[in-house]
Amino acid sequence: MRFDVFTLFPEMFTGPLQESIIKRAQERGLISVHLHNIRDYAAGRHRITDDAPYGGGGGMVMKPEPIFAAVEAVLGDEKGVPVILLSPQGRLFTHQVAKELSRHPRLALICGRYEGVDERVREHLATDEISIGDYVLSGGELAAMVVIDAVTRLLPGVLGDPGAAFEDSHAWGLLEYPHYTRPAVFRGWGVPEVLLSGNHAAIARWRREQALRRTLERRPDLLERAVLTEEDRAFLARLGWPKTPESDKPT
Ligand code: 9D3
Repeated sequence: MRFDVFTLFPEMFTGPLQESIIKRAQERGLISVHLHNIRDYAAGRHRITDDAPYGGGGGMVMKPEPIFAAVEAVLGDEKGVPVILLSPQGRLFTHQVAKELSRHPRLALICGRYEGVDERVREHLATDEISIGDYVLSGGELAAMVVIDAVTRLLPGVLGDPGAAFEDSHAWGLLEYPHYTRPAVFRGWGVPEVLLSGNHAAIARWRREQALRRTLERRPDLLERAVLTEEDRAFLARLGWPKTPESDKPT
């Protein structure tokens, strides 16, 4: 997978991409990340990349010419490359979207700054628009790094691979069960007895119930779409799920 990133702040990417899984994926030739400074494609002695909004109001808007020039110079006549604008107005980035993007051999990512980019970039250059969630970032750079990280993890060979099948059936079904490691007692806080019992069936049941309990408490929205067995449903029923309008009323 080749990522081409268009940004006014390429140096923001150097730290995060030089560690851990992303670093190793680059070293092994599984991905490459090419950073392009939009300012290098801006005209004039001052290489201006932003301007005041037509119609007035505060803030600045990224000019279209340097962004078009950068993307067109880098992509050349290669067809079918998704050109993704990172913006607060994009579709929400999820595991499903990451999987969809991971099927392409190449992605272009445009990082906005200021109040946003000229609408003609969205209309005539970008083929997709992505947001990573409902909070305000200072620009698209951190969002682009999130996309690169999540997509890279899904590529064959990156995690050493028993991942692939597991990823598909389990990712974002339920929240995870609690994990413990040595010591068995830390500051007086013990590890649940069942995990020390050696009873693998009991351990599997406990973990499943913990995952169900935790998902119900923190992310009940995930339960609606999760693949649940009859045993799961029986356990959840004891916790009062699914919630009926009737069971919501005070008694
Ligand atoms: C005042 C209205 N704001 C829109 C919600 C303006 C605004 C805020 C933040 C305009 C641009 C930005 C910069 N953010 C991004 O470029 C961005 C982003 C984000 O802020 N949240 C989640 N995902 C993303 S992807 C790009």
